[in-house]
Amino acid sequence: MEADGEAYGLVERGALVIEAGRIAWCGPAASLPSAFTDLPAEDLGGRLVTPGLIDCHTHVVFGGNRAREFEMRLEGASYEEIARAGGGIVSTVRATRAAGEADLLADALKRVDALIAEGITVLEIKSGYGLDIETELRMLRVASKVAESRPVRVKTSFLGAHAIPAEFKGEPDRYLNEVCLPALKAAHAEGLVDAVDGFCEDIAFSPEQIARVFDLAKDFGLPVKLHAEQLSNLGGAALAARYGALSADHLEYLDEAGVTAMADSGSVAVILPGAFYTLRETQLPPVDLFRKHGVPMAVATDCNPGSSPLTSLLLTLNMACTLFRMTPEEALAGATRNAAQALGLEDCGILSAGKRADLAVWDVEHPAELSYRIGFNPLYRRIFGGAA
Ligand code: DI6
Ligand code: FE
Repeated sequence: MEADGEAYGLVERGALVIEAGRIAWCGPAASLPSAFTDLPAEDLGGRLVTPGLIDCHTHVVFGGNRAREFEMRLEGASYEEIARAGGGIVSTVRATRAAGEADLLADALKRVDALIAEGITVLEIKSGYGLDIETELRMLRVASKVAESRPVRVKTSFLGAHAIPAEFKGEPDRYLNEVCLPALKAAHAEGLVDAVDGFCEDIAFSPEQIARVFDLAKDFGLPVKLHAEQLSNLGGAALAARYGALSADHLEYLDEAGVTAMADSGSVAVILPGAFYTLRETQLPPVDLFRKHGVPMAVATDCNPGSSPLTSLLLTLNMACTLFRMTPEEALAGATRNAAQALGLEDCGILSAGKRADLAVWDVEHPAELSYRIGFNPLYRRIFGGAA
């Protein structure tokens, strides 16, 4: 809970009142207003209550898997070499195009269920494995069906500028003209897009090309975010900042000028240790510079079949601490308050009156246990919109 001075904003012996799916009051039980004292109450036995966790960067909708590439990397091939040889993202594109909507949904739900079992109440889902108009739309429809199929909120991001599909190899601008921009237009017209994302990298799109996608997002009044500075520094985060981005994500190769650009635009730094770990990256994201310049940090799984086949946000918190030296308090804020900000959500991510009653109740004695354990799930109960 939010209480000044205490680490984690922790309130000992707290009470929380839920009315009509919202938090009506929360604070020390001893201060519970008399208006609430006669409501039916439940004793949670001294367990820890946090906001429901938020996974603010995922690609959980996709066809197939890339276990073979995992083997190839162990045999010495790099992620970029595999991508340039027609594997990588475009191999998942082939499998996703071949999959029907029902199969895509069924596969995505297995991953979503793993996240929900750890107390996730909101998740972001990107398109970007269709790379043709029809399949990009199908991915976004599946993403919205996830929210109809499970008690979880979904925010979608259009990621048509994720990779250049084989049929447009060497012609990124023609791909943007003929597929990506028309797909964004069609998806927006169907109400399927909450934000617009891109992959700014030598193996994907240049800052100038990303700017064309962001210009259309701006015309539609859609917020933007960007996969930036993951493998090299092309100035992607600074570009995103110029468009007032909600977030820039990955950021291992970001320099201080990029950090200050993000600070000025109020963008969240989304830290993705699963991709760092999987790709055996050694360049650390500039966590100290984010602290120095007051850039809020979120932490997310980046769940995807290639660089981060990870469906545990708790394990991700552990990785953020162990690999990047984030504190457990920063990691937890990164999967709650700052993750909400990275999605442009103001009604969740903290425990305070008026917010949605999206809660996670944990069988732990101290909040640091959420980051400290590896492969153990202490969730006792998840409450979504006030319902257990
Ligand atoms: N960066 C990533 O880490 C994922 N997408 C991106 O732009 C990887 C996607 C994949 O390899 O399938
Ligand atoms: Fe990603």
